[in-house]
Amino acid sequence: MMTGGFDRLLQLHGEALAVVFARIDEVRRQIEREDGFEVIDQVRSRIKTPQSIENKLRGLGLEPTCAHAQEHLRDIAGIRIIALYAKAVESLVRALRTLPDLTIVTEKDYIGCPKPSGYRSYHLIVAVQIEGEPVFVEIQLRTQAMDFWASLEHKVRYKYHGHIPQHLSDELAKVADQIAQLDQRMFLIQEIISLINE
Ligand code: 0O2
Repeated sequence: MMTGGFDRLLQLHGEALAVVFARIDEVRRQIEREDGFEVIDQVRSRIKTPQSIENKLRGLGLEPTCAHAQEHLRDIAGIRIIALYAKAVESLVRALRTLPDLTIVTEKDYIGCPKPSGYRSYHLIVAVQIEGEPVFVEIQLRTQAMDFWASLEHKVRYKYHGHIPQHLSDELAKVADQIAQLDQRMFLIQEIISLINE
């Protein structure tokens, strides 16, 4: 069972989410002013449930205490940015890196270097100071097409309890490559429209 101060842990992560949300909105407006077109489809957030925190800690072989959650988990608070183009993910990450009250703790570029499954997204762990202590938020950035793929792959993985049959994982990997090409072609069309507008 989670013990002592668990409510405070969730409250701190809620406050951190609000700060990061506001910064993402500032960054979005700044990029849209500069580039002249929309870059984000939607921003979603979630805070892990106590049950999910407990499961993750147990999976790591740790007692599910607040102290362990604070020390070992970096994804209690999560934000998913669904961008319109892969190029927009790059612009957003560049802009997020410049924010003074947001410290980038880790970056994983699964767009430049996709996972063997075909999974593509850009992951950041950022820290913000809330009540004098660092609170971590995971930010996942991906395009709409990458998000569509990740949701479907997640469903398939769940259905097969993590062991996807070879023919399906081959197909998912192939589709993920096609999606990356599609994203590039869609962005080219956007660039043509921008040129015409100029
Ligand atoms: P949930 O419910 O989405 O939060 P860790 O964060 O320590 O568990 P790791 O490998 O260090 O694991 O982190 P990584 O690689 O940054 O991936 C963490 C999250 O990315 C996962 O969260 C998924 O949301 C997503 N992800 C990573 N790989 C895949 C993949 O192959 N397919 C799909 N659909 N999603 C992926 P969790 O913890 O699994 O769960």
